Amino acid sequence: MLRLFVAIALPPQLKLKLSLLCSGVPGARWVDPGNYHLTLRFIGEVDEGLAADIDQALAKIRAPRFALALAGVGRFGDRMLWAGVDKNPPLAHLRDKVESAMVRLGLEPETRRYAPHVTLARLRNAGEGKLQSFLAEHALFRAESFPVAQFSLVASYLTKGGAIYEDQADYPLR
Ligand code: 3AM
Repeated sequence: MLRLFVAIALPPQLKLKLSLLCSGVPGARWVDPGNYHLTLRFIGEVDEGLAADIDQALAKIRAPRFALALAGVGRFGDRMLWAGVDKNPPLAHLRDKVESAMVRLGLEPETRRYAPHVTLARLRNAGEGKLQSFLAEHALFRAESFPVAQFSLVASYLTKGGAIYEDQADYPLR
C-alpha cells in the first residue's frame, strides 16, 4: 500500500523564505522546510494497482503552465498554520482536472472546498495570543511568483519523526 497525494513542489528559495516565518508559536510543530509543498489532492492509502492507474490518469492531464504567488498566512482552527496563495484561476483549473481524474477512477470525491495553502506548522495546545500575533505579524507576507511547469504524485511515509515524502512521478504542464 502507498499513501499518496498530488502536489506542486516549491523552489528552494521560496522554501527558505517560508522557513523564516516559522518561529514564535510555542506548541507549533514546524514543518521541515524540505517538506513544504502545495497539495492539489490528498489521495490516501491505495494498492499498487490503483497507484498505477492514478499515475496513468495524471499523465493524461493537459493543462497550461502558470505562475503561482504565495501571499498571506492563515490558520485552520487550532490545527495548523499555513501560507496562502493569491487568487489563481489556472491553479483551480488544474486542481479540478486532477479531482475529476481521481473521481473517474472511483476515488471518493473531495467534499471540502479547495483552499490552496502551504502548511507551515501543525499545532498542539498553541496559545491563542501567540497564534494571533503570528498571524498579525505575517499578514503582509508575500513571495515573488514562480513558474509552475509540472505537478507531482508524492508518497508519504509516516514515521515517528514526522512524514517523509518521496516523489513518485512528475507530470509536465504545457
Ligand atoms: O499539504 P497539507 O500539509 O495541507 O495534511 C496532509 C497534507 O496536507 C493531508 O495531505 C497532505 C499530504 O500528507 N492529509 C493527510 N491526511 C488527510 C486526509 N485524511 C489529508 N487530507 C485530507 N484527508
